[in-house]
Amino acid sequence: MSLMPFGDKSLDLSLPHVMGILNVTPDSFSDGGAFNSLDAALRQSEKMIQEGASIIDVGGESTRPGAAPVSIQQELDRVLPIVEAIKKRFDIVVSVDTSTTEVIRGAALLGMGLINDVRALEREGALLAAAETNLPICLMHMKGMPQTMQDRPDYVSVVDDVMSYLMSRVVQCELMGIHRSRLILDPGIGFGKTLAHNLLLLKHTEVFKGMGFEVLIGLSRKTMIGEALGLPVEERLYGTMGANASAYLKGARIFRVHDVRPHVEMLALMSRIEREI
Ligand code: 8Y7
Repeated sequence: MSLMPFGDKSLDLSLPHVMGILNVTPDSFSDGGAFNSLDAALRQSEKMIQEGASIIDVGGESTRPGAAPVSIQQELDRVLPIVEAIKKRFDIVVSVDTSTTEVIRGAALLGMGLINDVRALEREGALLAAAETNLPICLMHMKGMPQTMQDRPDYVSVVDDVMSYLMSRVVQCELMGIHRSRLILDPGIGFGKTLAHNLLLLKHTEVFKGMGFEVLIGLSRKTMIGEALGLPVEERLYGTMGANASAYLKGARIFRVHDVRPHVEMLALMSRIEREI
């Protein structure tokens, strides 16, 4: 057992967990923004919970390459009612994909269990707001900004560069009084990375785990899968599952995905086989 508290619930991170993606932006690239109303968001959450998701990741700011920024008020209006409604109806960990201080504070009051920040708490005031919630935080690596991050990303050594960045953010968290045991690391697949960078990070996922942190991987239907296989977004499930299976074997324990049931079943077998004595 390796219990980690996520607000009012704990998850055993010796086992794999699926984080189901719930996009609440009008322009979410792979679901066409279909879950934009509260009712649709609740139905999608219920489906993902029935399929075995341990976490629902609510995101109100599209971070896809080239996406337009949203205002704080827009993000609050999109995210908070959904966090509140999910926590009222279901016994599930809700994570919020946000970099915004006001959203961190507001969602924490409504029962958020995990802060998922693709900017690793770099925005003004975010470290302090996160520290005050006492919640776990997923620190993700991104090179550049969403608008421009895919213009010729370049590294000396991608694995070392991502690791040093994440360790510098761990130190900043610790200086704010956030204990390391509250931190989850994510190399940020697709965030300012070429296919080769993404493949190297996946090959070396164990180095992040080796630093003593739990690892979260988000690669569901991403461009890297499309580039590796030459497939459009709606045909990327099998490739996504292969890459996630590989990450599981290298120590990742939380998988951020659109397709919950296939991953729950795949990971159940991967984990059974690893634990068989
Ligand atoms: C990730 C993520 C996205 C990821 C974490 C997409 C919000 C882009 N990707 N959060 N968010 N890790 N932690 O294609 O890889 O889903 S948005």
